[in-house]
Amino acid sequence: MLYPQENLYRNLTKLDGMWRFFADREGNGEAKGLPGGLPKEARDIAVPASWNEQYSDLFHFHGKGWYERIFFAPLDWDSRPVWLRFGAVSGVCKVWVNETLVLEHTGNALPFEARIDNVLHFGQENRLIVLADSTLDPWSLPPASLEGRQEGRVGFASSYPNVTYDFFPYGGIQRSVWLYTAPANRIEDITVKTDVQGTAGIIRFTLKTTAICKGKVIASVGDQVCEVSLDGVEARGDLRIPDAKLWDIGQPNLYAVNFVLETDESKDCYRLDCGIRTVKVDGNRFLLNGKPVFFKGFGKHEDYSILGKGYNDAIVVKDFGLMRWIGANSFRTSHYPYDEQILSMADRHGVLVIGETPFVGLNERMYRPDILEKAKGVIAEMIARDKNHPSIVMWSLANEPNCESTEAEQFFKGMAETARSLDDTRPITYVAHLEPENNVGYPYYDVVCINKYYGWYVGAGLIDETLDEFKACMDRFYQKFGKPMIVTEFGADAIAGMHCDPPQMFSEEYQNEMVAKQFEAMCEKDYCIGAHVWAFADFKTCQSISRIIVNRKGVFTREREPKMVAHTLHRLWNEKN
Ligand code: ADA
Repeated sequence: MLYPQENLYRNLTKLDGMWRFFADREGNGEAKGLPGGLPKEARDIAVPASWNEQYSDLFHFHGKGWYERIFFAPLDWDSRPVWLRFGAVSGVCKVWVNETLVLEHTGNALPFEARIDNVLHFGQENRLIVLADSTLDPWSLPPASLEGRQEGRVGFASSYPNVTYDFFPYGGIQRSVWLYTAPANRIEDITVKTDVQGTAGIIRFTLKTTAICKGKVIASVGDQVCEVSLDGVEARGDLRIPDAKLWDIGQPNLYAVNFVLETDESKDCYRLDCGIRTVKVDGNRFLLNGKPVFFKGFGKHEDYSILGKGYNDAIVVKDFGLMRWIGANSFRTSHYPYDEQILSMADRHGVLVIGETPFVGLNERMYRPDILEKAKGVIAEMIARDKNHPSIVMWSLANEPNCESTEAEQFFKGMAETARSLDDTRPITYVAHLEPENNVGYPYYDVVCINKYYGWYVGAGLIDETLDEFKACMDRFYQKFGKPMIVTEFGADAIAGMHCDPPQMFSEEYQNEMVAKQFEAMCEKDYCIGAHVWAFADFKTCQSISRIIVNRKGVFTREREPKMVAHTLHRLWNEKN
């Protein structure tokens, strides 16, 4: 799915800003006519943002949130196809324009759109109503809650709300909303794969149109032009870039390829920023442009005070600046696909990304054929959206699943097959937290990723005494699977400003010592190709006795202030290439 763009043949307007909001606590808003307009008690709400931290009475509202936005449809857009697009809305979403249902979508982190020109009043105001149903559902992906209260769940004390993952279930229109025009027969999709031949870069493209048509497609960048005839819905071609500057870590060489579609009836165009690079797993090495990579970075979250999961440019600018300062070269989109603009930022900064699905907390009860089909659909949506980003170098299909049964093996085999069928250019992984024998999925994946908390959840208070256990655990995974390994999570909670001598849990000294020593331990293993500290910044979680308002494992605070460990990593990561 292409990101909205303004150009010769496309107009664009963003509907972000102040909307109206109504918390439907009785859950009967649709029957009460809310698709025709919100009640008088509706109140201001900012979009994009989660609703939970905008009003204190909405903090623990995990239900049906209704939004309203009045917008003007330009008269000169009349007779042109008009699209309405949401970057992401939490839960089960339904969208009405002038009381006509135009869109439905389920999922928290991927875009969806529909043509709405048939229900628009051009040259007038129009009413947009959005229902974001964020009711906690034990069968959603991720499974938002287990039936009833679960006191003392394995691994975590009970939490409120009771979810199967360690971040707050925010609700709302959390990414931008766009109105845009495009030709009826538009450039529907572009897939770009890149290669290197000698000193030349190859940009191999497949362009799809909305309708069957005759015409031509012209792809160009600089004085390189590739023109292919079109008879159907698909055109393929290669652009050859002599003396190409490859996209690489810290070298974000991008080529703005302009695609023009010309048919007898209409024209369209789209500009796509392409990074020429190759990615390959070769034995124990992860090769980018033929050179081995060691991933230094973080697991992150889309999370900030008041915004909740709402997208904000300033936070993205701040985070990338801090990642550059500390010497990070990568991050994982834990535990869901992030906003497209974050991936574009990674493209522009030469930062590697492990793109992760929203499948966190999968457990044996989920390994059913119907849930697998749902998961395949989400993988397809994620790859369709993100496949052209050079920064994405690997797909992670799950975080910390229980993966022991034959049903689990079939589920993870099915997901792997889906990902490979949709993208044969990137390695795949999933992130494990249990032991090798509890991970029957790995034979179908390319890289082993493990989350291990020795000195925290295992051997609390014992950093030195658990180092050998940590090394032995890494060895067990390598001995069983023989695949390169990234430690995708390790770390400790540290309350900023809390100091102890000798270092004790929850102090900055303890986090600092643990991260430094475990990083050094990873560097001893030639099959270890990466260290991602959990987490980049403190982030909001559910309430539980193990979380002090937020998860405190951040290297930075939630407001992005550095803890002691940030300075240590700055030293270690700027020394290690
Ligand atoms: C798990 C999980 C993270 C976070 C972490 C922690 O590894 O993947 O989301 O919950 O533990 O802080 O305990």
